[in-house]
Amino acid sequence: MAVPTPVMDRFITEFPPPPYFPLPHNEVFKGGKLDWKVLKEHFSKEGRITKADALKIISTAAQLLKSEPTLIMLQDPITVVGDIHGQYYDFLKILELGGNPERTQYLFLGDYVDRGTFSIEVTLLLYALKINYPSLINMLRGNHECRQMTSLFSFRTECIYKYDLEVYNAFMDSFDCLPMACILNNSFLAVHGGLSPDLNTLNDIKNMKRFVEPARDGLQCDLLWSDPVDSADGRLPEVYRNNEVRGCSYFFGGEATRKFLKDNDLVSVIRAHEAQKDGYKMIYWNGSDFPSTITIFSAPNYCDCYKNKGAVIKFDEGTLNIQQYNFSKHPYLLPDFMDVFTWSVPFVIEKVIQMLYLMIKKEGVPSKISIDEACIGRIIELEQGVASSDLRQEVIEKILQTLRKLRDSKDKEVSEPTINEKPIPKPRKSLTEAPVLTDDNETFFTAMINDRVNEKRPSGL
Ligand SMILES: [Mn+2]
Repeated sequence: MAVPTPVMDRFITEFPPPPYFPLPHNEVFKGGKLDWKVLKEHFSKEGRITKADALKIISTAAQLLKSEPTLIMLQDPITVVGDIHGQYYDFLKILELGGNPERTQYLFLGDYVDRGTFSIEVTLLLYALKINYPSLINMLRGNHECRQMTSLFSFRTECIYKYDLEVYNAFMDSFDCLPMACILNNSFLAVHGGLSPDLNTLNDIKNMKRFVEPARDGLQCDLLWSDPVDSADGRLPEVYRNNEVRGCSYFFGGEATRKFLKDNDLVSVIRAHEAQKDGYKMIYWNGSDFPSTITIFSAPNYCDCYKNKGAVIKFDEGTLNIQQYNFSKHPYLLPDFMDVFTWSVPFVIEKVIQMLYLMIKKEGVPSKISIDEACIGRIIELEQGVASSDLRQEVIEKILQTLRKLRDSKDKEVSEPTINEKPIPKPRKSLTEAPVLTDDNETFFTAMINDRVNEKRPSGL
């Protein structure tokens, strides 16, 4: 009997399956022109495009970015967006709230990838917008747009899972082309991380070498990694203090900020890089009623755990408006982009062993589960064929017990949206049904403290 294709036997029929085939080339490039709206819809259904089309989009965007200066100059009206971190469904919300990208100027402050599971979709759609509206869409580099971070977090794995290593390498080459900073309205320095002891005048940015994998120190590293010191008055014993939270770069305080702004005739630093409960933070260190540093963070419910709001800044005629929003639901993916067959292996093995066990289990022989911890050695007896049938039963019980533990731990991994405290950063879990967002200080700060190790730059590379 022929099996219908596709088989219409989904258990959850109200949720449509992702598109089976990549979007055909002539739909991605309708009449030779890249159709970002079709791409946007297709990606929101978890669809893919062909590798050739992905490479074409990446290289076209890379060429455009490469031709831009390291320090770009912009005037409002403009929408400024902070970290997105692969949260595609929140990115769609940003495009709704921030203004129609066909006629709204945007400045993205970096960290498009890692942590979230839809980094490819975020970056490809951003690149598609950049290709369509090169003078409206402006993108800066974040500390995650590099080989080191994407290898240790999730983007490299995501590229290999959804496309391949060639696509990943093309993305990395394109990230090397991203401009580093922007001067907005001749008054604001916009950058991903913040200030640097190596940053005295704007010429330092204009003249820096940017087409490289960022080093562990120096101006490029600091623009991507530094943070304002976390104190109300911005006072620091030194002008710059080593940033032990990040494992590289510096904290800058009021003195460094005031000096830099005065020397360069600027008003404020606008930056992203740090999760904020409300999506933004204003820092007033200059004695005026206008903040000297503004942090903007645009990934709501960061890592599906923080329960923070997202925010974007809308600048118009010199006035600054903050637009906040809550997270959007997203499709569920297994940890580390694991496929469902790999995922189910422990469960399948457990069932097979259980069947074997029932076949050999003798009536009247009591179960010895959890009595003998040292039964591994006895497996040798089993292998040598000298074991008694009681021992056989005992060993299989032991194996079953271990498998159950393994399966329980795997179940736990997806059922609890918490952040693991692991020494090595790993992609985090995601949940379709994230809890309803409440004004929850404790959750935000607990998540932030548990996640601190992941906001630190990994050593050694
Ligand atoms: Mn960052």
